Amino acid sequence: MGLQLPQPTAKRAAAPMRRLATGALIAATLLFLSACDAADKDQIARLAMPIPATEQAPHTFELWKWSWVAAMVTGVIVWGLIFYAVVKFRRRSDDEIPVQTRYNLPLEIFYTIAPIMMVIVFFYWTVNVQNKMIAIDPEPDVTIEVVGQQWQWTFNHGVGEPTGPATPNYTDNEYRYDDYVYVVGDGDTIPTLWLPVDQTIQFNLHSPDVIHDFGVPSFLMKMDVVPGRINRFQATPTKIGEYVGKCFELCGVDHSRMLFNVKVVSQADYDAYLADLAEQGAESDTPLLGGANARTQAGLDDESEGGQE
Ligand SMILES: [Cu+2]
Repeated sequence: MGLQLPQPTAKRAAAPMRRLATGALIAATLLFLSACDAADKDQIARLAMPIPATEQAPHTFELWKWSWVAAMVTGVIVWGLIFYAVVKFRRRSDDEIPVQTRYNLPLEIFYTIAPIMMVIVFFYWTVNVQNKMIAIDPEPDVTIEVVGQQWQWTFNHGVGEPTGPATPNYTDNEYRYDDYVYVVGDGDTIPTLWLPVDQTIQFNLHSPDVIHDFGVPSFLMKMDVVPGRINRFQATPTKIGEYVGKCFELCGVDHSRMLFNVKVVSQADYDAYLADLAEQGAESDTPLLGGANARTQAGLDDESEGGQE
């Protein structure tokens, strides 16, 4: 070609720049790694997932892990092809343009089929894990009526022997227990959801207002709380300890206050907690399902109270 580029000079200038950039990258990586403590490194090993704390949670964890493996394998192949093309077909001194290929049918079929196959495999495993996560044992050990209301949670624990179906009939006022104790969070207080360890707990989810989403990261599970229907899922906590939960659906101006604590305790401690709630008078024949009796505006500023009643 006619244009003469002053190449040698450009090359000489680029080399120190490249060395500088490489040095900076290595320094930044070392700094990042040295700032990580053991807990961080542990979390990196789990690819940022919390430690699974229920019998069901490992299913989600495995899906997460293998999705990463599949993504990495795909990434390595794609990066490999990119670098291969960059090096093999780099500009040479003779300025020769490599052979131009188009309408290569086998190649086009391949890059149409391959992504479709990948989507099918991801879809299959996602549905598979989803079915395991929402599987329902008809006779759970404990049922808890969870209410997500603007903007906090109410947890109703059944007391005594069950007398009805595990999933209550909302419209017919048919509940599983004759006696409930409850804890209600408000704008000032974050409630604690107590759960007995190694028991299968069914969460029946109710909303009197808008769609919320009930979830505990350590359970690797969450589910929408939809007005007018009762969504449900079961979890069997396997580790005594304290966890956090929250609303995962942007549900209004004070969505960020919809936090709660979770305490997984022994059966004896759980029974003592229920007795304690009853003693405090937080007891009812039917669960508190929100609406008029779930105004959780206490502790909020006046201007954020609009919208309800
Ligand atoms: Cu919410």
